[in-house]
Amino acid sequence: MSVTPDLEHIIDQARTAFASATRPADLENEKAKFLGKDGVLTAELKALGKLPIEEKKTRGAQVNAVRVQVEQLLNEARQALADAELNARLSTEKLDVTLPGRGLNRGGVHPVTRVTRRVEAIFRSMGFDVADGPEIENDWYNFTSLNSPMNHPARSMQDTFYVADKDERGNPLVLRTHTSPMQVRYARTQVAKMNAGTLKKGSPIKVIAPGRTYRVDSDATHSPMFHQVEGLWIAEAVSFADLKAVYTAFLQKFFETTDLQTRFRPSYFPFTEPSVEIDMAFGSGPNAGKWLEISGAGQVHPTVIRNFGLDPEEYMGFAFGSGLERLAMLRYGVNDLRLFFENDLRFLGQFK
Ligand code: 2NM
Repeated sequence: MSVTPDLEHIIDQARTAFASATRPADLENEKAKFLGKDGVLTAELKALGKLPIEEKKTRGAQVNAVRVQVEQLLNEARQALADAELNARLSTEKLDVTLPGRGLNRGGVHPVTRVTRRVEAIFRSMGFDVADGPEIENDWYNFTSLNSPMNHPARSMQDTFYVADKDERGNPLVLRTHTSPMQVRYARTQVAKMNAGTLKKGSPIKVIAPGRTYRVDSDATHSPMFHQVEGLWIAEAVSFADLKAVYTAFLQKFFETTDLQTRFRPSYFPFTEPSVEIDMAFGSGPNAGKWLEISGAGQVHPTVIRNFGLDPEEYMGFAFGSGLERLAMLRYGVNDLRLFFENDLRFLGQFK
């Protein structure tokens, strides 16, 4: 449609204005001057109202045609700016499609977890249940029930992490210093079942409790958090000979050799009497002939049996406590305990 020179002039102005805009924001500002509320084309449309009816028709059609053209110029200018921006990015950002991908690294199970699973499988095969429980304990389960007297050094702030809160009954709370409190919980639960008639009276209590434990201690062979597995077998006649047989069989399965010896050295724990340290020696390999401390153990003290809710005249048995990091160090030949907690992938990657 041919339009009058004044309208043609608006198109020329718009073309120049849009072409001079170098950024999208500038372009939108220029757009407002033509198509906005106070823009020239809006003014032209408003002015139509004052014209006689015939003139209004022809002028109206022309103004409208100009509006369509200006909008088209605007869209072309928008596209040109977008193209220019993309070209600028393409020329500065380099993308090397021949680079190898980053890949996905396969994760692995932590060596302490692997060893824990191994220990669990071995004891399950010998008829032991596996129990897990709270890491924040009250001092009755952690100390008192296990025959640790009020003045025992293990109860001091130097050796034990105390929690600021107390339990519902006002008892002090600690980060458990061993997993034995879980043995007490498990034994009492079994005894409650026997008393309620849901478990046969006289059933053996046979359980291991692996898990995290906490002590105020830190050097090459001690970490403030470490893992223990404690075992417990209580019945009418479980003797020290059973402890020797079970623990030796465990070591043979764990280290996959019968070429090893065990030694039970007198020791002391408040919760066992008599108490021993268990040493082991391999018949061959890098440690051959060297006695290695591997566990503490003993016949469970009558006071502890009573705290299970059982009569020590009727029930007896053994318990032991072994460090899982210690077992992992011997199995994998690791010489510094701290490696297990540093999360260095060069170390952890060797156990996949
Ligand atoms: C050890 C050494 C000796 C032990 C005792 C008990 C319980 F609950 F029966 F009293 N659980 N674990 C025990 C005995 C732990 O750790 C070095």
